[in-house]
This record gives sequence, C-alpha cells and structure tokens, in this order.
Amino acid sequence: MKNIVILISGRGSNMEALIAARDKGELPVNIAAVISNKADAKGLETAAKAGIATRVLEHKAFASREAFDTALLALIDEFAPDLVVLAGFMRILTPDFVRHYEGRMFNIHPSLLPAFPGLHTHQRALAEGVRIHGCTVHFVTAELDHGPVVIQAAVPVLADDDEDRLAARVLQEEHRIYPQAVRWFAEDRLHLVDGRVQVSGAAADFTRLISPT
Ligand code: NHR
Ligand code: GAR
Repeated sequence: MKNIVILISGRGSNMEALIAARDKGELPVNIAAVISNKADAKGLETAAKAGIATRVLEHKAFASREAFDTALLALIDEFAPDLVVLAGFMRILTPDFVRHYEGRMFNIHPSLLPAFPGLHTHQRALAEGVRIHGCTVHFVTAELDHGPVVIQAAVPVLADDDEDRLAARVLQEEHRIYPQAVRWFAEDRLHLVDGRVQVSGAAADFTRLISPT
C-alpha cells in the first residue's frame, strides 16, 4: 500500500475527507503523517484523534524560504511518502522542493484553474461575475497553481451568493474530488503525457463517452 503525507495549515477539512474515505475502505493508502507549518492548525487535533502521526514545522522559525523548505523536505522524507498531499497548505514552495517531489505531489486549489491562481479565489470569482466556479486537483510544479490537472469539479455561482456560501459549496466538491484523485494515484492510474494527465481504466472510458471526438 502506498504511503501519503498530508500538509496542512489550518482547518484540515480536506484532510478529514481523505481520512474518512480511507476509513470507509475507499482509499487504499497509509496516511503516514500530517504536517503543519502552524502549531495552532485545527486539523492537527483531528489527525491525532484519528491516530495519525502529527508534526509541526513553523516557517516563522526559519530565516528564509529555502531554509524552511530544506527542513520540511527532511521531515517529510522521514515518512518515505509515495505522494505528498497539500490540503490547505498556505506556503509557496521553492523550485528545489517542488523538483524533489515532481510527479508525486498534489494540491487542491479552490478555483477552476487556470482561472484564479493564488489567493482569495471566491472573492475574485464573484467580482468577475463568472457563472461557473469550482475546484481543481493538480500536480504541483514550480509555477504556482499551474501544474497538470488531475480532476476538476464545477460549481454554479448563484445570484445571491456571497463569499462564504460559494466557498462552502466549492468545499463540498473538494471533499469529493480529492479522495478520488488520491485513489487514482494509489491505483497507479495517472500518467503524465506531454505535461497532461491521462487517467487509465474506467474513468478514461467515461471521458471518451462524454466528449466524443
Ligand atoms: N508551491 C508551488 N511551487 N507550486 C504550487 O502550485 C503551490 C505551491 C505551494 C502551495 C497551494 C496554493 C493554492 O492552492 C500551493 C500551490 C499559498 C499561496 C500564498 O500566496 C498561494 C497559493 C497556494 C498556497 N502563500 C503566501 C506565501 O507567501 C502566504 C499566505 C499565508 O500565509 O496566508 O507563501 O492556492
Ligand atoms: C480549501 O478550500 C482549499 O482548497 C484552500 O483552502 C481551503 C482549506 O480548507 N486552499 C488554498 O487556498 C491554498 N492556497 P481545509 O483546511 O479545511 O482543507
């Protein structure tokens, strides 16, 4: 079974969705550790209650991004992960760190990339007046929020939406697609071809059905 390490900075509801999927037998991975760059991240308690090893590495204790990333890499590798899962992790990672985990690090981003990379995505989607918003799981590359897309989910923007309501509706979809993406990885069904992700097996058949060429 593959090992995963989850990185969080806060609430950790995406992490919880992964734990729940594992507990239901829908996600065949060993969650080796949950690591936070913030000591007060609520998700740390949730992970500890689930019996998962937790670690804190505070970025504030380091003089530079490079120094933090070097220590973070060493800490993560103690758990020998096959996949590193960013789940609401709020620190931009240096190119050397990203290269070390190339093809084996996921992020979930609360927009339909390539729209709205970076922060405050729901507020920006509302300000632009887009009718469709959503979330994206992608492989992490050095360019922020630009890595190959693994899976996306679309969420309608309603006339009376505010940031909180829209964020909550997107979050529900995040909790559905993140376990799905990690499951595909665990099943060795993801293949990078020319910088794009192919999903082998039933999902690929489904893709052909809904977009005939
Ligand atoms: N690192 C790289 N190299 N590439 C990506 O695609 C990354 C990444 C690190 C994190 C998550 C990302 C998101 O999904 C992510 C993707 C933090 C920031 C940010 O500006 C932006 C995007 C993401 C995460 N962070 C500030 C910083 O200076 C700190 C903000 C804070 O602490 O609140 O690092 O949106
Ligand atoms: C999620 O919406 C996630 O997509 C987003 O933060 C939230 C974390 O929630 N991530 C980013 O904005 C990364 N910059 P969670 O801690 O409950 O999973």
